[in-house]
Amino acid sequence: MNRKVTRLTPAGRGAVAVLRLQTADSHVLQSHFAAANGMRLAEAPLGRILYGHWGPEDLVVVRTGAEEWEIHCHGGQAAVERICDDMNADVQDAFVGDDAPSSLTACLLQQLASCRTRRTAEILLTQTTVLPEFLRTLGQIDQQQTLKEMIEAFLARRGIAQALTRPFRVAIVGQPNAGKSSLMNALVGYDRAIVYEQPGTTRDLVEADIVIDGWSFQLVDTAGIRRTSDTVESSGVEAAKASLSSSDACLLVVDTVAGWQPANDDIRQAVPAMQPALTVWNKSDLMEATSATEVETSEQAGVRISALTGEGVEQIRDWLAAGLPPGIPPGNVPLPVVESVNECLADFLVSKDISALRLRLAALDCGSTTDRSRQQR
Ligand SMILES: Nc1nc2c(ncn2[C@@H]2O[C@H](COP(=O)(O)OP(=O)(O)O)[C@@H](O)[C@H]2O)c(=O)[nH]1
Ligand SMILES: [Mg+2]
Repeated sequence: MNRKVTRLTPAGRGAVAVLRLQTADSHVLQSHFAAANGMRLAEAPLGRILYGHWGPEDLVVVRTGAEEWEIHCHGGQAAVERICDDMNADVQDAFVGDDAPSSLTACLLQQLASCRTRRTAEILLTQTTVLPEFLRTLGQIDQQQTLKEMIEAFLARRGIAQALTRPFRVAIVGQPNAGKSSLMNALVGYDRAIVYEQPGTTRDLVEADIVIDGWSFQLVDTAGIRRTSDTVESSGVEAAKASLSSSDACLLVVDTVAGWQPANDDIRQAVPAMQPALTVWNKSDLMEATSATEVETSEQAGVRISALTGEGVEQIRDWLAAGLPPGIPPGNVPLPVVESVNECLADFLVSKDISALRLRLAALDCGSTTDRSRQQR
């Protein structure tokens, strides 16, 4: 007799399909699946998410029970059929019809595509088990105050959730010729921005992504901020100001040879109040050793670097890594990474309506997918 596999995500919807297999014999899976970390399925602890390969296909296998497994694979029909054929299994759908809710797990896995680093992808992957479990727990709580506190604590982690799929934006600002584009190139490791001796060369924003300590940062090189009558350049200056307003941090590059100019005070004023800003004294290679002391003791303390030789650039990486990424809570803490979940919980904080919350949580799949498929057993 053929095995039964339950498809938990609606067929033909979503980039990811979630299949549930119940078997006491992990060999059925093991003969086709190779975990990237080499772990044997028979040894996989409950809830362990194993990324690996099924022939040419990348997928994830999760042990969801002593005799129960979930396979998260490409959502197309061909991938699902191939996996089921390999296991000599028939697929049955947990959902039929158009009103089937989309799978929370599938939604989380789709978001994986937006994770730019392995570190952030691993954190998001853990949420495929932690978040549904948290929502199930919420669905069982009767006390309004407890629910309120748990939901508030959950939603307060929005900053962390955002950082998983979106890079931190870092504006590189300063007067023309200070070495902003050179610094961008030094941080990126290749020539992304145009470096030119004549001031005012970078007229549009140039962006480049770098990874520091497992987190993704988007550097934005701007035109020098200065008063100008050149209309093309002044639009670049506007863009630089706009870029500051949408940045998470900024690097204010100063030409050490020219020293701190009054115009730098204008730039400082354009930096939003709460935004972390680092003054970068560039062109240290042109300075005599004695004048370094002057820089370090000046009012505008910062780091001393040479974008040309690379000296001191590491301090900027350290500053970014120390200041922007959020403190990551332990892996079992649920994070507000799915907008529909956040909306549903935020609505409860306003309405305080427990039965409405339960209905919506049920419609949000996770719990309901599991419940409905369990009812079918
Ligand atoms: N000696 C020296 N020259 C630099 C350094 N950084 C930039 N420059 C030069 O300064 C000029 C302006 O640099 P650029 O990066 O285009 O400045 P931007 O206008 O602020 O983007 C170019 O000729 C660069 O080669 C540095 O650290 N040392
Ligand atoms: Mg430039």
